[in-house]
Amino acid sequence: MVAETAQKSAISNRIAKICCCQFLGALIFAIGLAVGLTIGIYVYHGNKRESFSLEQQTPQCPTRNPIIDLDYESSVFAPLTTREMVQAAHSLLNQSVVSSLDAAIDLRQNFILCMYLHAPEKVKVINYLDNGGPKVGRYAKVYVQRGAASPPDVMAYKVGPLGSETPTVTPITKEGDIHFNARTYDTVELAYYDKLVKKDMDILAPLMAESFDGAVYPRDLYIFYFNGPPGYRAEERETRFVVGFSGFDDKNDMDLFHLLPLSGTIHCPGTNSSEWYTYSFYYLNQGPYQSSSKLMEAYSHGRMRKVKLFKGFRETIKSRVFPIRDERKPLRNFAHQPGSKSYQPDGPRYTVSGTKVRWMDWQFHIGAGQMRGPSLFDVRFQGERIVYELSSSEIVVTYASDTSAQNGIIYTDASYGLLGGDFPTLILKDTDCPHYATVLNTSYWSSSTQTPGQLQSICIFEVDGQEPLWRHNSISFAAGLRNRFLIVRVPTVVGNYDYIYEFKFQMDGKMFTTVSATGYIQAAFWDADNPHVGSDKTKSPFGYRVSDYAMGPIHDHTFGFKVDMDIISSSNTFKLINWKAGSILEALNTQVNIQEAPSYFVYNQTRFIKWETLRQEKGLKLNYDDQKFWTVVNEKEKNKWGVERGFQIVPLHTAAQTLTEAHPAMKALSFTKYHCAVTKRKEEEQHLTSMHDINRILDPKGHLDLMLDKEGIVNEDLVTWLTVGFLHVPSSEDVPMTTKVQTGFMLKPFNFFDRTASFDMPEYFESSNHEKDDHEPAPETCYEEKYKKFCKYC
Ligand SMILES: *[C@@H]1O[C@H](CO)[C@@H](O)[C@H](O)[C@H]1NC(C)=O
Ligand SMILES: *[C@@H]1O[C@H](CO)[C@@H](O)[C@H](O)[C@H]1NC(C)=O
Ligand SMILES: *[C@@H]1O[C@H](CO)[C@@H](O)[C@H](O)[C@H]1NC(C)=O
Ligand SMILES: *[C@@H]1O[C@H](CO)[C@@H](O)[C@H](O)[C@H]1NC(C)=O
Ligand SMILES: [Cu+2]
Repeated sequence: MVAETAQKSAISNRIAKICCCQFLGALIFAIGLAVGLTIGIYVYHGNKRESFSLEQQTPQCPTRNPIIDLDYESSVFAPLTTREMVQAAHSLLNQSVVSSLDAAIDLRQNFILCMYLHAPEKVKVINYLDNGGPKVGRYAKVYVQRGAASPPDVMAYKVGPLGSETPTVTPITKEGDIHFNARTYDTVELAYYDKLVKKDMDILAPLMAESFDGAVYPRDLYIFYFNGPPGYRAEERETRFVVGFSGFDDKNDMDLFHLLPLSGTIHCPGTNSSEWYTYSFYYLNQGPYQSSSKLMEAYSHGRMRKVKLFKGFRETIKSRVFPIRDERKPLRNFAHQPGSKSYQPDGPRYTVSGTKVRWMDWQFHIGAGQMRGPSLFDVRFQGERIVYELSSSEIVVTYASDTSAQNGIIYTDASYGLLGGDFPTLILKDTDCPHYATVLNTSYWSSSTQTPGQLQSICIFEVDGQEPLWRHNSISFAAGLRNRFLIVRVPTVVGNYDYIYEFKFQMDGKMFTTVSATGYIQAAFWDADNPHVGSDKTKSPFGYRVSDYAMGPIHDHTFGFKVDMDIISSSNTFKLINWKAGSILEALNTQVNIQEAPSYFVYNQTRFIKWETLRQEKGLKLNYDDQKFWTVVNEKEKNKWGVERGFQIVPLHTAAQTLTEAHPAMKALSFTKYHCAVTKRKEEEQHLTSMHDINRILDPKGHLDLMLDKEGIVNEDLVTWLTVGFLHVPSSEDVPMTTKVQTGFMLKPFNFFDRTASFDMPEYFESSNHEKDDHEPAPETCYEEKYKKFCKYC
């Protein structure tokens, strides 16, 4: 796309043609080879000279740093900075909520689990933004694990205003509200687990060596503990663990592909780890054995079915999971050439100030937190507010498999943290985003070191969609607008899976929110002789075999979003447009009262619309047989045609929850039952789930159904909670990597503008009389400094 690239492809073309001539020459005259070579050499050198002089004439592409400043701390919405995290931590230290900020190593310590920006109170923010009211301070929401309290618990605090001389510390939860045993996992606990399980691993060494191709713990094996949830009730804490091979160089890199048929449970309530024990051991689904020695005894006495991985298997593990090019395969044609690329011929067309972004009459703020992930605030188009808040809230992944430690795994990923850190960088250069993208950092609190860390986690760029946004050909004109959009992309990693959040803004006022999943599947051991598998030895009721000893357990990826639209003001109404079919009379009688259908209707059946106002908080579900449009409108704001201005919420391709309410976890995961739930906005209803409900599924305290209490929602400040996702039946192509699958939703202007919103943009327009012809600004030919060194013709 750059001048050189175009030049290069011209050269390749020419060479290709000449080569073709050579070939023909060789065939026809049988002496072509020598001649062709001579020509080839001549052309190569000739062209080299030509492109060299071209480079001297071609200017470098203009660049401009889109970043005006990186000042997060004066923003109402920007993520916490590391400095603010340190201040919040010191305030907690000052108030003796924690006794030190040394690395957390002891369960009986109070230490900080995580922190993120405490959502600023909306009415105050609106007053500040719209009415010049007082600036709203920044506060941290901090979760503290209080192993030193009696009884121990987890507490949340609001700390701030940050940056002030004397931030205050206000508890948000009551003592004991969050039971200590319902806490999320942290590295402190894992260190205790490792110590405990080591003894069992020593006892089981002969079993592991014989069954698992001579494997030795911890040289070849590691223990995976996150087979949650740990208990039905908050007071319980039982952690299932499973032994696995690690195909990676660093044992902290969890290889979830090679989990083995050896598992147990750790009974681990409270803070006194001397009272913890392991029990319920299984080998190849045979158990439970009360202890590792009981299992070992049964194994040695041959009282059980055994498995023996083939000899040499261990050596093949890395090549099975490492996502690296297969060098035994030849390169595809032209694969040695660089691929196509986007560039900015005249510098960026957006600006970034703190996390406030402006592009083509759009403006918005980016927010992010280590537990709940990315968000947008105060999204406006041409000065008018459309969305107050659009936040990722939760990701649920529910598995099924026929293995002792892994059946019924449920992850609520916000309990682990959607932007939690642990990686040196997050944005992959030249892979996640175009090379010219602006990258912003977010901060997270590391519970193990009790210090903040930083991630490059957000990239912002404009990109050419290589497609029309609209087009039309007619006899008297041809016209169209090339679709270019601004993207805010946030790749995240939660254990084995990578999720890529993306917010895309278009010139016509449409906005897309998508999330895609890639990364590793979490596999389960494939036991070819599993007595529950029928005669077809390629699949179980829970998925396909995908490798010698691995099957891909079926699961879902369900993403929950909070979408607080403010169509011009906060007073909005949710209206459904019901697609109906029926007789002409039925259709007309939705508005008037007539007895006979007019004669000019050709058919006596028609489609028509029934408008419906949602009057009470409610969860809605998509149903293909009952088509409805969901709209959020402002009844007081009309367009030029007198119609209420609004936006339509359009879910992109999505699945639905397949579990019924008979499943014990469905209460905690109640948001997964709906695709769209509408509630009256409340400050205390920030998220779709509680971080702790997955550890107390019988008595969950913070889920969506609790918010749906039939309050009136006409002309109110509304939140639409959107749920989208996909079902995943892992297949062989998901190994080693699941390639991206995507879901999401679109916010589409719906009578919001008086006409198509993009007709203030230069476009392609050519009419037969050429009077009003229009074209986009033409880029100058230029080269990008960054790629100069990679260009061998330069
Ligand atoms: C807490 O901060 C206040 C104000 O800066 C200071 O006077 C007080 O000594 C501090 N307390 C502790 C325990 O550090
Ligand atoms: C922890 O448990 C052990 C074993 O029951 C007991 O001996 C010890 O006193 C307990 N420690 C504390 C601090 O309660
Ligand atoms: C962003 O984070 C990276 C570490 O991932 C750090 O090296 C860099 O200095 C940070 N940039 C800013 C502007 O803070
Ligand atoms: C009109 O539609 C109904 C079905 O709703 C059908 O029974 C009836 O025969 C139709 N009449 C005519 C004139 O086609
Ligand atoms: Cu999946």
